[in-house]
Amino acid sequence: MKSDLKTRHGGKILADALVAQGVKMAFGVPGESYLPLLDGMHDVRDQLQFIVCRQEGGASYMAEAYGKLTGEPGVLLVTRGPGATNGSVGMHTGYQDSTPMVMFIGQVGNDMVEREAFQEIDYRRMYGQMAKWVAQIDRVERIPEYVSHAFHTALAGRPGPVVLALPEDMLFSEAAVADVDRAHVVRPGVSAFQTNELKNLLERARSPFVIVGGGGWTREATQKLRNWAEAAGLPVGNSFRCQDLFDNRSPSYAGDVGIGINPKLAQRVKDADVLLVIGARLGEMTTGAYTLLEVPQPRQTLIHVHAGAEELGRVYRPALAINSGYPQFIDALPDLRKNPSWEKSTAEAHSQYLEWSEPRPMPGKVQYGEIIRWLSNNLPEDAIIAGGAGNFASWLHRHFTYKGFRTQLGPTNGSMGYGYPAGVAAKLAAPKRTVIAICGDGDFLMNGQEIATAVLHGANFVALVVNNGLYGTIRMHQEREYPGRVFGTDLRNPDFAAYARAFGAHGETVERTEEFAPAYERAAKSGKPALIELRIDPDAITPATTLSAVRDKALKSRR
Ligand SMILES: Cc1ncc(C[n+]2csc(CCOP(=O)(O)OP(=O)(O)O)c2C)c(N)n1
Ligand SMILES: [Mg+2]
Repeated sequence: MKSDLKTRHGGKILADALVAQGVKMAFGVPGESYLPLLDGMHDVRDQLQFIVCRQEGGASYMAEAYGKLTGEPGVLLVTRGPGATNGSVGMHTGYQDSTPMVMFIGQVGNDMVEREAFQEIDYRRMYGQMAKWVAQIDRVERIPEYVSHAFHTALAGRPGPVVLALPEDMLFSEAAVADVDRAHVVRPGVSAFQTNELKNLLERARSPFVIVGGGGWTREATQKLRNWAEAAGLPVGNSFRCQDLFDNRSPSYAGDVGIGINPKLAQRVKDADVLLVIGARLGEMTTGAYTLLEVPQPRQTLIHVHAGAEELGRVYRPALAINSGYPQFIDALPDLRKNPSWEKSTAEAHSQYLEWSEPRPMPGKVQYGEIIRWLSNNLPEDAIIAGGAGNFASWLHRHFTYKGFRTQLGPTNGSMGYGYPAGVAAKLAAPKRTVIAICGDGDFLMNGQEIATAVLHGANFVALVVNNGLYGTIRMHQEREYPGRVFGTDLRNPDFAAYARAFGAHGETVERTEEFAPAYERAAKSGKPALIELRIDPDAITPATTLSAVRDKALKSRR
């Protein structure tokens, strides 16, 4: 804490408060509504980098990805109404992904609030359902208190986004106040009674299954969990888009319990007598749309461990509910004797996972599954893969082997446009690590403008754009539900490599599988942000089926 109490304007107090919280990087788009904050940041620019983006949607995804990757709150700075509305997508993503984030929004001055002044929105109402806490700092001397509260809230229990609005007159006014030290990460622990209960339930289990997911893990906790599961012979699955929590190479790994789940794995989860779920919320994607477990009383004996007390019993009534942080829970795990019958079934689950991850031939000259396998086999173990939403991501989910903590950045809310900005944030947050973004043609152009941000800030990573000329996911659902009645799902795309080059990035186009590896090498060595377009046959709609097969099946079932 600083001992001298100099008079500072609100923007400077806030910038200093961010530095005091250990914030090293903030993402955003400037606005005239928060000029004093920009002025305050000018003074601390060596400690706190401002990543200036081209659209708040991209900036908010970057802040989310930063929070997801580092476990520290991703900080987002946006202007009033238009900035606040553009920036909402990353907040919704962060909420569903339990990612710590703090968003600062310029606000109409208190001298004109509630008149529907220029760009005025009441953020408490707007962000009420997308944030853990929304507040407005009305008094300049209370900035350190509000910032401390915001960072504690973003990090505590189930992490998530927080919004602070900054009335313009408050930012311009001055006060002599002290900074506050960094927020604590407040998470509950587990009792001896609970670990005993857990041991009793697990030791009696004939076909147990463990699912891990959610935000708030540490690398050490994931490693300890792996040792524990392997020692006991327990099978473990990762929840939707949390595939990097349990090392996929472990003999205990059974696959991802997400969208497009291996049917054998789905059956295994259904047939489990005891389910130990650590950190996953058990949302729609992880439960096969609430079919793997019955609502509200699952047939499996459910042991649900979650850092947010309100998640326990929200959908499923657990047999044992443990409100605990995950590192705290993992440290308290009871020793279990190796169970040979579990081990046998776990070995079977792992071999089913391996079989499932092998790519199958697909129509067209670009075998996208083979390309994902190539990346999986050739990238460094700690490479970060940022993915967006769309069918193109299913090859990634299925064929990439995640080898370590925080090697996957994906939106569990299925929000398009995430992969590219997440790649930018990942490269800036971890410049020594290899970063790849995997985008769809629809998905990429939702935030393709952020190539300018990558070029400006030197985020030299490689993005793939999987181009099938379609909003393919929606086309697939259309052909299944209303076969032949295609509507609103064709895309007319730019030349993506030329688009990248126009920004000063490196661009490549791949039309045959064998062109990929050399194109990747050139892209990775280009010393620039790089984009590789993969031209995919539009009939190759998922790793397992074709669009024409989906249509034919739907037509047949209607006859
Ligand atoms: C922001 C947002 N808008 C719309 C959707 C609905 N949606 C889901 S997937 C999809 C199409 C994705 O197209 P593309 O990125 O080209 O991937 P493909 O399915 O073709 O592989 C759409 C429109 C969404 N999930 N997110
Ligand atoms: Mg597409």
